[in-house]
Amino acid sequence: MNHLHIGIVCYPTFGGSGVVASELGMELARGGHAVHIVSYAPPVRITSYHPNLHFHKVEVTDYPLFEYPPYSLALASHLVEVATRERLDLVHVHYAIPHAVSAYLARQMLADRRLPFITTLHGTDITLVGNAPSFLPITRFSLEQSDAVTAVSAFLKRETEEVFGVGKKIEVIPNFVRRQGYSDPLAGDPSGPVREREEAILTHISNFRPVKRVQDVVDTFARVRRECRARLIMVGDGPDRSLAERRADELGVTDDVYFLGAQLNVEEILRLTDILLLPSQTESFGLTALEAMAAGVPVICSRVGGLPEVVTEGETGYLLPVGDIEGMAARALELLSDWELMRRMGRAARERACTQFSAERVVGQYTDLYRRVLEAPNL
Ligand code: GMT
Repeated sequence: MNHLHIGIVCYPTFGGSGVVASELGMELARGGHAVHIVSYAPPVRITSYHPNLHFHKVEVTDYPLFEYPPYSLALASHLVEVATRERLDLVHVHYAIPHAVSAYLARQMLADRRLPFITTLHGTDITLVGNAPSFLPITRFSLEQSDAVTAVSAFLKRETEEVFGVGKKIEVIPNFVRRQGYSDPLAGDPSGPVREREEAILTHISNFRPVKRVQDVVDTFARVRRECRARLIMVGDGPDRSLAERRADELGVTDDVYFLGAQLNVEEILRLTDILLLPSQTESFGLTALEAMAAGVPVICSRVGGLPEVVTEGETGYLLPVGDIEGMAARALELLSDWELMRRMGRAARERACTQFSAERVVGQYTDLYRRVLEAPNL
């Protein structure tokens, strides 16, 4: 494939969509493509320098009249500028709102040349925000106008088709992990003890929004803690952090719960982790589940959304009904009392993450799509 000039639009924060967009940008740059990331700040997950990877900051002019400075318009203008200067072949936006609308505007403004855009849906842009009455019509419009639409799971594709009745074919391209990013905790002596030790470590990683049910994490941990020595590592930050802190206080487990805030080096924490807890209300994919699996960590999560497409019941973790704290604690204790089972699951988890969701495989799916979009007749 000839090397392309690709614009990537994303949120620069710790959220999964920004992480996926950044990892994709880094992979494409390593593959020889010229990648131009456009956002209001450099994405936190761009951790390695590459000469093919560029960042373009969207400046939003503030003015007392603007109670809400119009970021989507500034983004559209900036996309036109970058596309022209850098000769972009296409733009790939992550998270529909407002990125797909800005890309649509940019495409319209560049009427004398073709600038196709691809929209990747990540979840809440459809399940929570996108179907709110104020956003639904414009989200539907921007999906219809996209040259291609992808969803990170079959669940999200179904949801989108149901809620938006989008006629356009939505392709499922899952999220991915870079095997190299995660050392194999099971390497070395495969028959020897792995993390077997006095104290178990349970970890939760999220943006601490209500949808993540962080209180359930603490409740589950407290039940485990009653039966064995264990600690809980809470990675991330967000509106429900204080709820989780209070719950840990109420349950008398504060001394064993560590709130680390947002962390860049999640791999290092996962290296110490025995089990990842992800009891979300909904999750279109569950990127942290995949990252844990890549690190050889079994996942205990809710049976919702796209999680069953990532975690295989009984093989790479356990899926339980939302809010089933007793069930999650029982599964955790089962794992912690049987290190052979833990080891088997950890190995299967890593194997699944690094084959089904490998960067090579998934980035290849994106570049195939780019090629098809560029070869499609300009209607
Ligand atoms: O979780 C969010 O609030 C938004 C979004 C994000 O940017 O982190 O998360 C979604 O995209 C991730 C990456 O594709 C998925 O792994 C998450 O499951 C999805 N979150 C939800 O569906 C709640």
